[in-house]
Amino acid sequence: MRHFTSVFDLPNLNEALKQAAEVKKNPFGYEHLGKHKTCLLIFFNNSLRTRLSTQKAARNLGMDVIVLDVNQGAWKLETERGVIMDGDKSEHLLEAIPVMAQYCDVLGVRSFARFESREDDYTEKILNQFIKYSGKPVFSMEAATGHPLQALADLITIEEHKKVERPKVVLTWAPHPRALPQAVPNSFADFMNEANVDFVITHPEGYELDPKFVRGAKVEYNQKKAFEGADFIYAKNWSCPGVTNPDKYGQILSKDMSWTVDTEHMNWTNDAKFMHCLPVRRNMIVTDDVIESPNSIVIQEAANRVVSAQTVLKMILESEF
Ligand code: AN0
Ligand code: CP
Repeated sequence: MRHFTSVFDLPNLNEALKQAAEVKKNPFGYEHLGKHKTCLLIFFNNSLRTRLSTQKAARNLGMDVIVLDVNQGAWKLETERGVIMDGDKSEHLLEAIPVMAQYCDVLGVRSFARFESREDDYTEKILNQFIKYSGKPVFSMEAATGHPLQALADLITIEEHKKVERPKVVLTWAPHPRALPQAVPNSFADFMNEANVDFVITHPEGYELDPKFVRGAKVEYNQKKAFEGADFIYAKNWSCPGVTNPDKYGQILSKDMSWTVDTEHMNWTNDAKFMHCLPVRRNMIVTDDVIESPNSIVIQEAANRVVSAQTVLKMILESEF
């Protein structure tokens, strides 16, 4: 595997899950792989988990790590070609990418959806420029339309906590005060569709995710019906994906607090585990009671971000060097 931007980059999902279990059991067993290799992590957006867990993962593999917050200390970057650069942006991405690539062997990139153009976001314009102009293996640390390291960690967590062979997993929209990307639900759907789970997506009308990610998944607009018999509840807010309503792309269509996951919601389920990628807004997405309950596995889920990043980096190192 050279690049990692979606579930389809993994040669085999079951094999990746086996390797993840192996990495978790023996985190320092592959230290030789990263010797004298540098991993550069580039952040265009904030991060707590991705920033820390990916550094930890790379170090476990013996790599050196450099972290760059583009918006804190680097030159402001222009990303559009053809622009007369007479404004506040001092450097162009088309130089910055190949320059950054000189200083590393593997590149991680976080660049969220900008909501300026649905097409630019859904063609992954920024991430694909890193792939094209760096000449190095690139992995996504959440790009415009996907967060595959999160979704792999989510699947590892579901595998660890499931009580039946094929659990019912429900992805539910929940309210949030700010417009958030669709990257997390997109990748979660991508992975669940490839996993051995009964997958249901529930959200208010207008929030339909892109068919490229939904594929054959069941969409149930009635949240209560969706929750019935669920073994895992995966909550997440996302803004309008603009599938049925392209003019509303990136907008907030609803702040309906009846979608907030509270104890009553969890009582509709089959004693489900509660999951969220974090950061989470309490009492918007989920109540204090639910996130603090024994059924909440959000911390175990965050812990598995090291495992998912290490599995992906190990696969890149093994196939590229
Ligand atoms: C981001 C999002 O929803 O994509 C990152 C989640 C991992 N969340 C926020 O910006 C709050
Ligand atoms: N879940 C996740 O990616 O968290 P951060 O945005 O803090 O990295």
